[in-house]
Amino acid sequence: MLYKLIYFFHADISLLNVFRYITFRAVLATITALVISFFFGPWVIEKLKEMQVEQHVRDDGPPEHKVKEGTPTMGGCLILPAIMISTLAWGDPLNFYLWIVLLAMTAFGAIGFMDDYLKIRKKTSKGLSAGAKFSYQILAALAVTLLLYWYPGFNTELNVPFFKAVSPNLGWGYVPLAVFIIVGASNAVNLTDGLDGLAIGPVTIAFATYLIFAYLAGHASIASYLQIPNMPGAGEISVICGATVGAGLGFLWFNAYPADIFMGDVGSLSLGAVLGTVAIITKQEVVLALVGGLFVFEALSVIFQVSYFKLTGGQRIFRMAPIHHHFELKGWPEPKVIVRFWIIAILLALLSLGTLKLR
Ligand code: 57M
Repeated sequence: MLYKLIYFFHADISLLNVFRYITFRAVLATITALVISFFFGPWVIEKLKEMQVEQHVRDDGPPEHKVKEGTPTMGGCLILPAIMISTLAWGDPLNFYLWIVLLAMTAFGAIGFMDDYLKIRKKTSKGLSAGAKFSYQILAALAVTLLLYWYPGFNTELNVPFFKAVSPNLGWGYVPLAVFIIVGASNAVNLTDGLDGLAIGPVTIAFATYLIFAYLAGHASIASYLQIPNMPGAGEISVICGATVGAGLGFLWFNAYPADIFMGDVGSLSLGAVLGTVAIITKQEVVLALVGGLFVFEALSVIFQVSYFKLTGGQRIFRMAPIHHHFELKGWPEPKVIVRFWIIAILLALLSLGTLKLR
């Protein structure tokens, strides 16, 4: 909104023309979200403590985690408003994709909020039942996907990296795939959020990568040169990606080891769903498996562990899943696990940007 108001006067003050540029507004959104999360962080932490919105740590986890009992959680209540305010301030309010991403963030944020609230109220690590949580996620992802499917400017082609000639049009088949991407990304980030800064670091890296993808997809001539799908209007998604990077960095200031606050499901489920939605809009769906490779790896470690555990009547592949707990139980100090996973996330992001040229 602010952007439209300021730009209204650009005829009189030519300097305001700069607000026309998506890159400039993406940087403004990043700074605004960073300032909001950084300065409101201490107040939110104090409020959560006052309301006793505190983490109940499971007994069967790594023993070092028991010291985290009582850490304020639901820090997503700081992250999501920072993203929302910055996006509404610097984004184009007439952009359909922006509202779709905000819808995904709000819907999955509400599911996570319900889950966190039930855990806090029951003082357990069990919130919504797995079935209820999954059903709500499917419904929310279906709503987002159908709105995109019915939007005239959206196409159902699947962009396959490295093979420029391969972009099959899935038609209706795109709907279940998109639902899988959104729900899968949401739960993968949720599972990853098990060490201080372990989720928010790679999430911030992923959104910085998709900020670039969104800008390129929305730029007709660059998209043509790079032979990636051109999505008119998708460039505006750079603004919300910037806002997420800023909010993520601001939150990381407090979530860094030893954490003063956890993001809660309200943060992890929504950030994962936003990442999946952004990947779909920018037609970089398949490459999400690379950008978000760390989240995929964490989720697969759980799938393999639980399947093997059930198949063998109690044997394990890893010392504990998700995989970050395996390294903790191997004796790696928590900060070492976190920073090494961040390094992997950065390498995967750089590799995914490489797919733009390797076609
Ligand atoms: C999401 N939540 C953390 C915090 C955060 C099927 C099974 C793999 C499910 C999985 C599970 O319950 N996942 C839920 C992970 C929890 O973090 C809270 O949850 C929010 C994210 N959703 O924001 O509010 C704990 O993680 C730690 N934490 C930090 N720093 C952070 O910044 O230290 C979180 C954020 C917090 C805190 O200790 O309490 C979680 O781990 O529950 N279950 C597991 O991950 C459990 N694994 C397991 O059961 N493995 C078995 C199965 C697969 C057969 C096995 O391998 O044998 C582990 N998690 C815990 N205890 N806490 C082990 C048991």
